[in-house]
Amino acid sequence: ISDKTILVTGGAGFIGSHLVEALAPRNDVRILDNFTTGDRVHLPDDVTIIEGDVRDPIALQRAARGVDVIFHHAAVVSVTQSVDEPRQSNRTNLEAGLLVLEQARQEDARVVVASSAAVYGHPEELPVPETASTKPTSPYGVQKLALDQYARLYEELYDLPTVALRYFNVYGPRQQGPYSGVISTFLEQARADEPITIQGDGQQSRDFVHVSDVVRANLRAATTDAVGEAYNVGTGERTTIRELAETVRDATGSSSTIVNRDPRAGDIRHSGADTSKAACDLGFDARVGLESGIRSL
Ligand code: UD2
Repeated sequence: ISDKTILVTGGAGFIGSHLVEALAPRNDVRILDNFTTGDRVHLPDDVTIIEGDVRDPIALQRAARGVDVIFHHAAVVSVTQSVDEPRQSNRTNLEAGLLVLEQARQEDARVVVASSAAVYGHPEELPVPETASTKPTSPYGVQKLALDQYARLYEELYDLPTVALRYFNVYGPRQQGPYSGVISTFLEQARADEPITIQGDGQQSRDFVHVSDVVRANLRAATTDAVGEAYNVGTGERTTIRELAETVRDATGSSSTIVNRDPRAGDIRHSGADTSKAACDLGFDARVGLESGIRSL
């Protein structure tokens, strides 16, 4: 994608900032971010920064004026926070998402929304295809599912080119903070030679996808003709948390022990993407394997 005017909401965040980095050299890029979790240091110099809240229609309108594409990555990413305060996360994850779609309609802009594997809840089959039943286990999952469905509906009703990307467990540089995911937690523990703490027996599994692959999926979504669709973004490989702990320990040369703690309440047992639809329609295939991804961290 080149020579476009692009808005990335949440552009200073973990996934958003990697996407901005990829887009900035060949496009006119703006970001809208309230900097609650995002950080300016990751943003290239030639990007226009609009500090504001995606829930604020005025800020959003200003940010979206004249854009060709909107990548919507602003969100409350903590599942726990959505359980504690469902209405508050709904305002950001769903209501603001709807504002983004409305704004895109005004501008006749393409929209790529960040959806989630959380839409599936406990998957009924593995690897899980996009056609599987959706039964989220958290307000976060319900909000992402509704956003994902609104994106489809906007294509159907208003002919707006939209794509929803259902991210599995994304990891990579700049993932930090209290809701940052198991890989960054294990890496921190390993680097400090502290025990690596597995919650539960460690036989639960996830599909870990590197952020650079997630960026590539976004770039494909920005130009595809196969709009009005949702796509799984994962590797198609599942890794158990026990294997992950050992991989992290080996990659860091740490002397950490690996310990088992109580399982997390409501934890999903297994999660893995069927990536055939993304491969077929977007030409997307994850390139970064887990071990090399972790080594590069
Ligand atoms: C991921 C997403 C979440 C949502 C969800 C949908 C991340 C960071 N979160 O949650 O946004 O989309 O999928 O299902 O990608 N674990 C340990 N020790 C630790 C931390 C975690 O054993 O110190 C375990 C945890 O119990 C779980 C697994 O590692 O079984 C993955 O945990 P996570 O928080 O990284 O991600 P997940 O899959 O709960």
